[in-house]
Amino acid sequence: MKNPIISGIGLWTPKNSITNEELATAYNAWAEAFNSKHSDEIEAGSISKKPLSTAEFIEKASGIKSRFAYCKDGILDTSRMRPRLPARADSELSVQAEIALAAARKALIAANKSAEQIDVVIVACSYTQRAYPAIAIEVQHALGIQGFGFDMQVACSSATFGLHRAYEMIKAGTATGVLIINPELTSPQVNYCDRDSHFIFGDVAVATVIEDSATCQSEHSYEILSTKAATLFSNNIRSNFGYTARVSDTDPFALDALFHQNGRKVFKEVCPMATEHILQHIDQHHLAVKNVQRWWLHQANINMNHLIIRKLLGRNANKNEAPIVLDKYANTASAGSLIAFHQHHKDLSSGDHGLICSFGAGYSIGSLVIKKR
Ligand code: CO8
Repeated sequence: MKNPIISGIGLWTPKNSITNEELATAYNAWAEAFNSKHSDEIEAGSISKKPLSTAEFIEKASGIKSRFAYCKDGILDTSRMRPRLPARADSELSVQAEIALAAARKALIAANKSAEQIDVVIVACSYTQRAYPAIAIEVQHALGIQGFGFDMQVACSSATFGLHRAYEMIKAGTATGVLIINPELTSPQVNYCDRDSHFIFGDVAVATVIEDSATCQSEHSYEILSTKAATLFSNNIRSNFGYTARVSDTDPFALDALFHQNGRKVFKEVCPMATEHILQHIDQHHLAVKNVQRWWLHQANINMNHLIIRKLLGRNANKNEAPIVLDKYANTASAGSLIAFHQHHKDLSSGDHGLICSFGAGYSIGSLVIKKR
């Protein structure tokens, strides 16, 4: 019987970071210019005055202090308010393949594997920059991997759902080594002119190697005991821009074309769903909460994580039990729980249990119960 394990994880972090102060200053300058340009319409009540943002609100409401951006240029430019990513020729590596490759190479080193030992590449993230050829196939080609690759999207649960596919392939013996990559290039979809959401997201790429325990040569590896997925349709987190925009004459800058959400409802509805999901999942392994040494939770909002942990443990977690990375990385869509895993797993002892869990748009929840080898 095959025994799927996580044998390596790699993290690529952009060079550019943007603080809350920088972001709020740029947004406020843009909002004040807008208000002054439209003062007559605002006075007449035909358009609303743009409210101002504060760095203090952002940190208090979300726990986010800064975020990384593939390209800072443009985001803080009040005449642009979006990153500047020039188009590349078909002969050049795409941006998403570039950041995916950077993370993939690190994951292969961590797993002590060469590209020849991988036969499946999955690129799983919230957005891919084109429909085809798949970013995964571009990465497969760049690494010289024999086999196949495909892209998949499940918003914030793309990474965990991608890991589920890898687990199943290794378990079934249809793959020997799977590279799952999450190049979360979120900044092109952020509406930096929306006070309620301009601060939420950051760019990053994570890659993970899954293989059978029999082939594992890595120092830190984790048996995947099982995976659990759930989805429930909700309109509370949406992004409507897609390929039909060309024929529906949709404005790519319209509010509903970009990421938008009803944050309060998401908070209220997703926390109990995620808690229940996690409890059911660990119970499948007859594990009580006290038997799980680490909780690598989705990183959207620090208050959500604190609430879920209090519901699970009946108390606050210490920093080691449920690591937080969103202060520095912000919400990196599906990559968050894996960044937390990347930064906080080497200190665990053989036999320790942990849980990786994502929750977000869809709604979608994905979890893995793992055990240090
Ligand atoms: N500065 C100052 N004040 C502000 C700001 C700001 N930037 N924004 C809002 N306020 C004000 C509001 O106007 C409001 O004022 P008042 O009380 O006078 O009406 C007050 O502050 C409180 O506002 P909210 O009720 O909106 O604030 P919350 O405390 O609810 O916090 C959050 C807002 C942080 C958004 C919070 O609701 C939250 O995090 N909810 C959970 C959301 C979540 O997890 N969403 C997941 C989305 S991500 C996902 O699923 C992946 C999608 C795919 C990736 C997309 C990539 C682009």
